[in-house]
Amino acid sequence: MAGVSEDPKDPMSEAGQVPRGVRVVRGALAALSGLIAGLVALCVAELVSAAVRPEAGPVTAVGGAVIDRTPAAVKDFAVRNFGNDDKLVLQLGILALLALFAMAVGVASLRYRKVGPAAVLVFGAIGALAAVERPDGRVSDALPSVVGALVACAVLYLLAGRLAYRPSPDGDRGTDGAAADAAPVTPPGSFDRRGFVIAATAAAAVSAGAGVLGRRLNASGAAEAAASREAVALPAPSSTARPIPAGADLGVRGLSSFTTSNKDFYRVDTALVVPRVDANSWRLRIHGKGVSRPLTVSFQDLLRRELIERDITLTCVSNEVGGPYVGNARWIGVPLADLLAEAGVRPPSKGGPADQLVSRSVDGMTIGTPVDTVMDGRDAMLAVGMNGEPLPFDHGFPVRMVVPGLYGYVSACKWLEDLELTTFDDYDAYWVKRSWSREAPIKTQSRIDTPRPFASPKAGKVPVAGVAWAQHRGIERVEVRVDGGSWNPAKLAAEDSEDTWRQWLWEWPATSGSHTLEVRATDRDGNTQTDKRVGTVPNGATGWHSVVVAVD
Ligand SMILES: Nc1nc2c(c(=O)[nH]1)N[C@H]1C(S)=C(S)[C@@H](COP(=O)(O)O)O[C@H]1N2
Ligand SMILES: [Mo]
Repeated sequence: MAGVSEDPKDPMSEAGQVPRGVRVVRGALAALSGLIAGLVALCVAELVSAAVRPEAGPVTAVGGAVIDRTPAAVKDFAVRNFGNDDKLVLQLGILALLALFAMAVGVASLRYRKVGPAAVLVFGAIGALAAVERPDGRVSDALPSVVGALVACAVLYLLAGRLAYRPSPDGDRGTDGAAADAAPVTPPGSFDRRGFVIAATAAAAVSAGAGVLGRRLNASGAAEAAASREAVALPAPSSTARPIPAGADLGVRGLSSFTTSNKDFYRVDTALVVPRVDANSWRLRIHGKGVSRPLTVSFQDLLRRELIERDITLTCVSNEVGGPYVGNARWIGVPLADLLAEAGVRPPSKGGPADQLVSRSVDGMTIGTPVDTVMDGRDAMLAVGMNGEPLPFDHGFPVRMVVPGLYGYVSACKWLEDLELTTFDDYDAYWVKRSWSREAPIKTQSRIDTPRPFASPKAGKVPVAGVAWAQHRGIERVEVRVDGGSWNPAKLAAEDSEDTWRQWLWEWPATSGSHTLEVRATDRDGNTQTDKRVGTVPNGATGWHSVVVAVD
């Protein structure tokens, strides 16, 4: 691949004369130059992103752009297979691809000294475009990629020059300017080894420095946000949550606990960099159609209002039958309906002009919720607390929405900063643009937590247990059957509220052999889960969860 050309006028075309060994070494070093240029680009971009914002870094931007363009089915595949690691996999994938391209570009620039740097600029342009095109993109977001690419371009050009072959015997039958400068130290019949080592080492060192400094600066913004979170003292709610009834947690081994801890709570979002918002400078704007008194409130304003505390189970629309994206927490927040009423909002059922409440996050997510739903008396809230502490950054600090009964993508906006009243006709939110339904109440579902698939319990009494949810309707009944036989009523745990999931237990007189367990729930509206399996797109999966076990 390295520099084989028959054109005698091409200064690089010494193929015939370049000894094979030198050619191999130059090729390897050219690939290394590409890698170094790539490193330079990313590190310089990291430094510049500290001046712009961390999300504008090229890998994050390209990753975000990939997420924005991922079809619903592929996104679901990624969430299913990589779970909460999907973003790590995506970024490692981007880095691996980038490394391969960087090496190829390095090798190409050995022969075509301008092609490599030009390719670097193309990559920079991709990063810049990706950053600007994000839903929350600004023109300044292009800077990290552009500056990173320009510097990398110069570095690659310089390194490629050091690798230019200087034929013997006349050392200055030069390749071009840069290499000619180095002529005196270039031994005949080789290339500027010393110059290359010096330039490569300097580039690697300087870029590492820039990268570390960029990281530090980016982290210091995060540190201020962390300090603002540490300083939050959640006031006592004026309306406390009902105490969890003693029998709400059946305490069966292998069964999800009634309350999901913050650290175990599922996380689903498009953010490659978790937004770190400083609560002190945070503001929420409420505006739009029919808002007669637009409001801007600070975090302290919210804390001074009457707060409610409620147990509410969140569910992701991407949760497969039997899947893990459901969790129950104790939230503290400001009743959303009161705040909207203060802003002059009337729900459409009372003649208001706006039927959609669009919540926007600092990272550009948009989520559309029916105004009638948030104002129908349910405990829709702007949550500031989760399980007794300020919201964790992962879960939306300082403020997120929580609306009992609706899937997260139509209700649970994290890192909230703007509430706009509009209509469903006028505006499609982020996921609606990507083939998910406008409205999405949570479907009645049940899950077997124990035994696990392919477990091999001993014959005899085997506890079969799990959770069932039908938020804002409540769970009426859960039934289990074995091998398609008749349905057995499970024992239901005490109900906390209709907005929370409910544990259930059935003692199975298990006989040895392979068996299939199935579960179905019935909600308080009298609807029993259908056995018809549909996928998560466009508004949530249906079907019965089943588990196959081999009883000893
Ligand atoms: N800003 C922002 N908010 C968001 C999302 C997102 O991608 N960005 N994802 C939503 C989805 S799809 C779900 S299911 C819930 C998940 O909330 P959790 O991560 O706290 O469990 O957040 C919602 N809020
Ligand atoms: Mo979701």
